[in-house]
Amino acid sequence: DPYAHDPKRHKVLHVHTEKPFNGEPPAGLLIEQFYTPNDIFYVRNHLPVPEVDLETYELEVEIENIDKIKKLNFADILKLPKYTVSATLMCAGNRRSEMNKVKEVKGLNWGASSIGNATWTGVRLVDVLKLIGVDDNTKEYSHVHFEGLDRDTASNLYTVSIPLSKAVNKDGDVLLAYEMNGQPISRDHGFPIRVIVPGTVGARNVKWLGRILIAKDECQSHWQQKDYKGVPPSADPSRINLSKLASIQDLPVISAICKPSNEEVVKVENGFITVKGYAWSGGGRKIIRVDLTTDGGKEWHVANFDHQIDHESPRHWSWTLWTAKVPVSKGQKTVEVWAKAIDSSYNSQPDTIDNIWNYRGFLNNAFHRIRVNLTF
Ligand code: MTE
Ligand code: MO
Repeated sequence: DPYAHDPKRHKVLHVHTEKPFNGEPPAGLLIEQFYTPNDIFYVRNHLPVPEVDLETYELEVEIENIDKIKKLNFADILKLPKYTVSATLMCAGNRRSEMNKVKEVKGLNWGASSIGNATWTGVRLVDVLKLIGVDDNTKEYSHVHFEGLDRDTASNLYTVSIPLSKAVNKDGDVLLAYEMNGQPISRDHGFPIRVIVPGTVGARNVKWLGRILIAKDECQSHWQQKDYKGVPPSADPSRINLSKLASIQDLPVISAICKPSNEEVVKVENGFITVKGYAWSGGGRKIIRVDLTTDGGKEWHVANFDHQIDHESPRHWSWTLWTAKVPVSKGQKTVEVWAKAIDSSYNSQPDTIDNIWNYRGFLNNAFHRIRVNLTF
């Protein structure tokens, strides 16, 4: 069993698959803290968790077709300037289960909790790339590939890439992180080093980083070419040429109501119920407003922000937690609550899933809708 040496996980995680391990915390618990505790942070693994020995760990940094390989051991990495970034990480499949209800999709049936926020500490990718002479003047190459140390029985590695422009941008804040919320990164989250690409889809945030390659082209791996792509609503899975589609990088604006949960019984106080959730946007865009409605959109109510970091766009990497008191009518037995967020580019969320549905169930950022039962 290649998974025999996987780490133990927290009991509260709702498990989608054991081998590889994929799990998410209950949404109500997720938003109790601005920084998601490491042990309840969602886990998305494609392969067995590798066992890495710090004594022998080496990170290879290379340029395509150039023979020189720069090798850094863990101590070399610790010598570079230490930097901390507060950033939210989200899977492209977050909220896929709602899409699955509209029409069946392919992929893990994530609820609204394949997202988490943490402080990440490590070294800047720009400082590592400087060691091999790559910076924002580099014109011959356009992509940075990241290779994980996790592999399947056929020795397939988890490898993906990001545009070089993001990697060499000092305001891009791409990190090779060795700490998560002030603790050494746990095995499930990429011990000893993982990439953090703030504002970019979870899939590019490679865990157990073993190799960095500067290249002319995008990575040709399955994960970059055949997975993590937004496909059109009516695409035929057997005919679509996935390689021709753009890979998901920056994520769109999203929100979710985390408390109460769908179908929960909620007590009405003076004609109002309280709802709480998160909102976030990719590309460093800040959330500027979260709107809620309890009457199908006739009237919208603006949420209060409980916690938002002071950074300005386009370097606003962390989520915003919010609370709203929304009205319900006397005698109403159930109510549907909808939420939508707006980011600093005035992007908002599509109202229904219908026109963004795709057979992979990616990028579900439609209005989040819950129905709750009321007691007075
Ligand atoms: N990196 C490696 N090496 N292997 C993986 O399977 N999964 C990716 C990414 N990095 C993955 C990886 C995906 S799809 C996501 S959403 C995030 O890691 C999840 O990070 P987490 O498990 O720390 O929450
Ligand atoms: Mo993911």
